[in-house]
Amino acid sequence: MARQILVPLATLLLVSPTGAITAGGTRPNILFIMVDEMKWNVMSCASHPIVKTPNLDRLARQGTRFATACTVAPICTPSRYSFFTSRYAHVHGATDNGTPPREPQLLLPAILKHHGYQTAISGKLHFLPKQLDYGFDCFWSFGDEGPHQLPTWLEDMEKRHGRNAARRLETRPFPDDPLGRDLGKLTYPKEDSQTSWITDRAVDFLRLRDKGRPFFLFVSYLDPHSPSHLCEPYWGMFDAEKMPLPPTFKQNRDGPLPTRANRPEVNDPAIVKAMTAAYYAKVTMVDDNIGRLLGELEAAGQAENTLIVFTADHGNMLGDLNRWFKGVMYEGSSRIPLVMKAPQGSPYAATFNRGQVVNQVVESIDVMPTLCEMVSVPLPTSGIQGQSMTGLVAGTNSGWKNRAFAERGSRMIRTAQYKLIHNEAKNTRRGGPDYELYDLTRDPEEMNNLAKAPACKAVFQGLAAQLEAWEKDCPPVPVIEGVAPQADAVAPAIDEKKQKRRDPLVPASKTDSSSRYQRVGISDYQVVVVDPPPVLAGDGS
Ligand SMILES: [Ca+2]
Repeated sequence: MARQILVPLATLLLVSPTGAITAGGTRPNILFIMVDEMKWNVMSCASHPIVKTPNLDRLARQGTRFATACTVAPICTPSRYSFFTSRYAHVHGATDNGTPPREPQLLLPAILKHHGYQTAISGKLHFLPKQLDYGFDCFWSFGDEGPHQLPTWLEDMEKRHGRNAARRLETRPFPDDPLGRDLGKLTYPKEDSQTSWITDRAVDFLRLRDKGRPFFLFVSYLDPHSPSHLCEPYWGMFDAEKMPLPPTFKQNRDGPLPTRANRPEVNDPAIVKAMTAAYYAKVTMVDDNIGRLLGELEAAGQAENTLIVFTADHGNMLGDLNRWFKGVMYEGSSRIPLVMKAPQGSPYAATFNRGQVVNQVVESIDVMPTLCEMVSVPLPTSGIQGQSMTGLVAGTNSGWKNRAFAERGSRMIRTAQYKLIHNEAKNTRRGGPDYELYDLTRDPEEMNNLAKAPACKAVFQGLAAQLEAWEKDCPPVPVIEGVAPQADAVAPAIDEKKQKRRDPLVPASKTDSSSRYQRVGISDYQVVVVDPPPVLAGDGS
């Protein structure tokens, strides 16, 4: 299969930074890898019994793995804004998919760009409105995000395989089931998959970037997110029959069968097993691609000078408590994988790069202050709600907060031992409890609600008070001289029903009048077809 390589285009790849280059010239690079909807423990370094993730394992051995990391918002858009603002969702205001922040936010890529970084994204961002660059010099979208200056995966697919090829399936075992219809075998080779494409564009960037500046490369895979569409050899890689069901999954669960309206609920063991097998294969595919990416980083001579982050925006329940997907406060949804590796030559290498597992509770909003401290990019003291984890990793921060908050309608506080969930009204109207309290040391499966247990009254009251104080704390957007939030970053709220109906893989009209950017035609790019393809270090194919 021929591989396409973009020849550098000075006008796109060598965009002048808005800030001082001199200050950033000696800073290390940052490779931030995000996956979507990956449960915290579906990797062999977290002792998963089935899935093998040799590349993530190696990264964890070379860096630090945070074993109890929580997203502050277990749903795409809110979580991603929180990662890039270090602020909780009710503070930045993007509280659900389809809801933009209530005012423009200072975002990590814009801050790094101000400090001299060349910034690039390959993959998914999920900010609103979609057409802004959000501080990225180079924006490779698989669908319809960003300023549309570079070709997308969908366009590449159309050129190679014809219209609507991206989701064309040759096998679809459960076409009529609300969950199982997501499952199927794709008709094209893995080299053309969206995940491979995202890796390929990141590799392009590593090869073609401005070598005079440090880079911030955000590689953001949609996988292992649904739909569970797989290419060979991932299709059939795991035997569905052999997939274990979660201990909290009840086949004869009381209540109505899953419907389209409550699709996250599952009770068919055959479908849960088949979906689990596909999910594990997707994680394997992501790990293969991360291996290829890290191999390329090494081949580029930048492995030693790059800070690496691996994480997910949220998890997936994978059948726990008869649920699939995310959006809830339970562990499968709100707990995330998190691995960080310091640049080898930096002062942080001695503490970060020793294969340590940190068990204290950390939050997704802690990543940004940690990362900025490690590359000497100053952040304001007000408005940033996360905390740098460098002292925690070094063992010098005995007063670590060791707790996480999260929200998506319902809200939670999680400590090392307990989790208190305050359910939103629509949940309690369906007969659910106002509050759920779990002792995670005795009940890690979250089966025994202690909210009304007399013995837990003091614990309940203490956590409820912390939750209430947290909800009220709403600091203003931080100010950094010389960095302005993108002025158009607030859009009218999108009709959520309309948003949900729209297929995220079908690009919006290219003549979309809401775009303030003039789209550059694909013919404006020099695309060179290299045959045979270059051999990449770490490419297992
Ligand atoms: Ca997501």
